[in-house]
Amino acid sequence: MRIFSHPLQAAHRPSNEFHNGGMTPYADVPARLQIMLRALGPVEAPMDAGMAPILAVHDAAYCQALQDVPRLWREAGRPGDAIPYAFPVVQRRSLSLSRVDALLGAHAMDTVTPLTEDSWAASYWSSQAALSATAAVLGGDRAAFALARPPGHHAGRDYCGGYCHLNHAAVAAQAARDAGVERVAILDIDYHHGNGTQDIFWERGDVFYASVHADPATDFPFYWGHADEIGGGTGEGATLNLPLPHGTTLDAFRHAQATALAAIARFAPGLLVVSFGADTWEGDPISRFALTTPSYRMLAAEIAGCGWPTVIVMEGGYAVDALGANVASFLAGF
Ligand code: SP5
Ligand code: ZN
Repeated sequence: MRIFSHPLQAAHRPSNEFHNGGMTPYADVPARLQIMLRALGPVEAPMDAGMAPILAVHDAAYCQALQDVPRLWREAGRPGDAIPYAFPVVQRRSLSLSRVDALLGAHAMDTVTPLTEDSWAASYWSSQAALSATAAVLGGDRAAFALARPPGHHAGRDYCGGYCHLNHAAVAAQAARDAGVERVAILDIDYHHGNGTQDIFWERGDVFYASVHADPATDFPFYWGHADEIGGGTGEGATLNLPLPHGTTLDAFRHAQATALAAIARFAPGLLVVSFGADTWEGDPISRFALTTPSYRMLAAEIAGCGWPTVIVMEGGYAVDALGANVASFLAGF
């Protein structure tokens, strides 16, 4: 299987996230990337497909803000990484915002996603990795892996959050649509609900979004991923949420994944994008599921058994020492 990743993805290195009353060490460390590279062997640098496929799912002013905010933050004399503190939760609208805190808060959903001077390049190249993996699959490969980092599934059209800035899975799905694939499905099996992906395709009947994740009643991102969220407008019925409780083991996860795969089969996609997170592993430091390393091979084999051309995009997974083995196990299932 071809694997795509770019060295600049390691440059993004925030120090802390603001969470539960204090600053804690940032969970999405560059070592995540390095341990996956070591476990997987040689990878290819992605092609540069430019901004057009990113702007097909993201707002142009938002992309500009991601690039401008770290410099504005520094020019304002601020210490540390850029973290927002005020958010327009009602009457959100397009405003010309000059103060960096306003610009950042208007484009963020939380305080755990700091921006640094290197965030843009790391996320840009992660999206390019997803695009190159999509091109490989459209060219006839059975499956390809985008070794993205930072992750993407919490990022929406014009906001960052959950360690994500650009939504690589959404960029890949939209690129497949624009290449002529009529129906694209996204299966999200990161521990967390992919609120950004759901949001981007909420009213779309041509992109099916199914997610198996920790119940948002107990876990981030709290406000999205509840079972009654099914999409809106022409997208009604094209979103499926399968929340699971703390302590979920392989049997219950497999059962939920099978439910998602059956719904995707009824949708009959021409291509599948998998948002894969290894934060469902039993030892993950920020999560509470109980999958084991061999679980991933089994889950992947069941996805592969459906036969759809598949683009796999890396999302979360924060037990750095186990991450290489967990990702290798998943890819072996294909
Ligand atoms: C892609 C992904 O898995 N994002 C997860 C974002 C969840 N963040 C919210 C919880 C923050 C917990 N941070 C603990 C930091 C310990 N140093
Ligand atoms: Zn996650």
